[in-house]
Amino acid sequence: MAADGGVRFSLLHRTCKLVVLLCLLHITVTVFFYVCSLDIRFSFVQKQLSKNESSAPANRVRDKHVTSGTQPKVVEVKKELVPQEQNRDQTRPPEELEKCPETSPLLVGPLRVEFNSPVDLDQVRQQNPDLRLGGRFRPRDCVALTKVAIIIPFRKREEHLKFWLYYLHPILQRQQLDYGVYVINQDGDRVFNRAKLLNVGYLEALKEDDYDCFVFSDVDLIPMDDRNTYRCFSQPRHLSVSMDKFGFRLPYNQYFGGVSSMSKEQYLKINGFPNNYWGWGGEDDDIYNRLSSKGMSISRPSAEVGKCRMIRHNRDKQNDPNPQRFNRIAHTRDTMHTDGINSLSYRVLKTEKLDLFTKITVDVGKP
Ligand SMILES: [Mn+2]
Repeated sequence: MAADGGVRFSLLHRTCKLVVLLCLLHITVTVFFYVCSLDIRFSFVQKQLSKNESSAPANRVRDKHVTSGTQPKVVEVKKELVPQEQNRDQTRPPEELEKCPETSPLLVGPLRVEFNSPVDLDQVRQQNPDLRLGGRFRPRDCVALTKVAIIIPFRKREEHLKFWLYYLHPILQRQQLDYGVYVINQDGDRVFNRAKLLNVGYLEALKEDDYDCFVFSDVDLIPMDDRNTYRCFSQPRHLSVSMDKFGFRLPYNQYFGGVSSMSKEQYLKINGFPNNYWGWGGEDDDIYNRLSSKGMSISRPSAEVGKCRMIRHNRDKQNDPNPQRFNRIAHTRDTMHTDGINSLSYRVLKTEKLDLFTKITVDVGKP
């Protein structure tokens, strides 16, 4: 009986010991994980702070001056920078930023371009939150090398324009351009005049800002490589050099149609573009003649970089081939000094600053 009680007691004793040990273990583990979580929380806060700093380009220059100091000191400085980042746009004058590099580091090269599914403009707006009213943009973290006005002659090609906006806005932003998009809409149903609309675009864009470079683009041409920069060069540039429509080759050496760019200086040297090419064709060859008569040559990207796709379409109404075009092209040198930007007359009917572009509706008259 006594031996039985002793066994019972020692069993109870052992159980108690075990319970106490388990409790101790539990406390130890709890304390250990609590300390660990504190550590994780602290480093998370630190990471967040340094993330804020690296995503805020405005802080980059200031950070250069923070050369010494221990870890906690740096954290303190970063904390102080966070509220500044919020009103960076107001407080930081653009001249404090560095110039953008000659070649943008954001370029990705060849792009997939297709026109199978229609474009939703609301989606394009959401995808380009940095655009300002009228289709304006300038890079956040550097000062663009030039200010480019993109001029699109237009009439009743809404679907093409949607594709253009969808593809071009992201490309132009990756190219780190300071740019604005001007769609020059010919009013009415009379015969179309592409070159005159381009002249109108040149003048109207300059009323908005001091652009030094002009890109003249058809609404249905989309570059297939973002290294094809929509800017100006030391010679007038032909950008749409290998179109799918022509089997990714130039149709002929003097071809200057589709997409081209000219600095203000180059444009003025040739008195702008002709105003009297009504209907399809010839005006691009006239522009080529103007350039070569002033001793300029054509600069082009490589066939690889200059690849582009044209949206398939039927010929527009009131844009039949112009039968006078061959005769006019033959006399460019005689007419160019009296027909051009110095003889341009038109009437602006409406200017609309939309989210993705500026639309200027004009009466360009008739032949
Ligand atoms: Mn076309």
